[in-house]
Amino acid sequence: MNPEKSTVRVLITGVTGQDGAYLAKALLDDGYKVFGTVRRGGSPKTDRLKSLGILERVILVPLEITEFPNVIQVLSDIRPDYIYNFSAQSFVMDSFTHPITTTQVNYIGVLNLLESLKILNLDSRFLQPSSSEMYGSQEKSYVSEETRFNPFSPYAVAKHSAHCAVQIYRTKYQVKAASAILFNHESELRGREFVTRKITMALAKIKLNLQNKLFIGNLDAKRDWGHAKDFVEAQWLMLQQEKPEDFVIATGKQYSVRDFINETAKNLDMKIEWRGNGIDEAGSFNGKDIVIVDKRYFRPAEVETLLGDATKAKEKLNWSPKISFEELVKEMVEKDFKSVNKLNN
Ligand code: F7E
Repeated sequence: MNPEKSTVRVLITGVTGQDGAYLAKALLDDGYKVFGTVRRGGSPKTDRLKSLGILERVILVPLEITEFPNVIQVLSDIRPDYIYNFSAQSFVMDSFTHPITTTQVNYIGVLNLLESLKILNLDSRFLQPSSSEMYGSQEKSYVSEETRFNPFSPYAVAKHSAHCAVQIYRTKYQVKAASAILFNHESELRGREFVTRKITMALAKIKLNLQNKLFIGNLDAKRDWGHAKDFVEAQWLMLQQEKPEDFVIATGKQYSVRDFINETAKNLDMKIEWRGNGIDEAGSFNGKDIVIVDKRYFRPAEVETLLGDATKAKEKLNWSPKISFEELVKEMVEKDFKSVNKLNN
């Protein structure tokens, strides 16, 4: 262990999520001291930390990010050198049914952190994960740091407000805050409500005859999907910069939900035959319809296509993604097939 690093204090809010767990693992392995917040009350979902073998090594701190007195107290006690704010309501679909909670966590929570940094006059470097959802619909295919935002889900509006707050606190109050405009990033630790994990899990179960069908929403939605480990590395590099700045973090490649299903099927040695159109569409395997388009999974407002231009990150951070789309899908499929098969035996 590097003795210097062991005195560096990193606070990761939402440490039990996908990105929190990967960042905590990388930093602990590198010798940093990692504090991770979990929601107050109830038992925290520590399965990701356990699966990475770091549950005992993270110093868990209860925190309700929507409560200002709690936030300022925690920051004043820990006095972190770095803060990664991974606590969020991250499921876009849920933001339509829970717009107020989404705003409280994804916007007010960020304000609570920024305001605490300002009042306590802390020198901490602060990373806010902004979202590609903030772009909404655009004329251009590629979007970058220069593109105007056009948010149209409660999730995107809250993320956009937080993004603007970071810029205000950085320029007006000298808080060392930066936003990473993150495109979709997945892994074997991804939550099962997100489309990628939903697909890999369902097709693994169908292959093992444990499920008959995958009910899915918009097959034509296109996303720029990267691996969470690469995206966490980019966020670390961002705070190593002399001057805090915002960066787009993306792969620059785009696939549809249908492509993701086909790639998953390929890994499981299944070939999906597509027929029909839009809402009536079905995907068959061995003569049986296993993929069914279902209105329940369509959003009141959908961002049809997202594709990021991460040239700035490449040039200034020397960052580019290492894990390809094909490798990402393979990892997720192998993990889900193995775990479902194990449970079944
Ligand atoms: O949807 C479509 C859905 O829920 C991806 C979060 O990390 O990335 C993520 O947000 C696409 C959308 O992720 C289903 O309509 C079709 O077009 O996996 P998702 P997301 O909404 O893109 C951004 C960057 C974030 O910031 C978020 O925190 O897939 N889709 N059928 C479906 N999506 C789901 N979940 N389920 C379906 O059945």
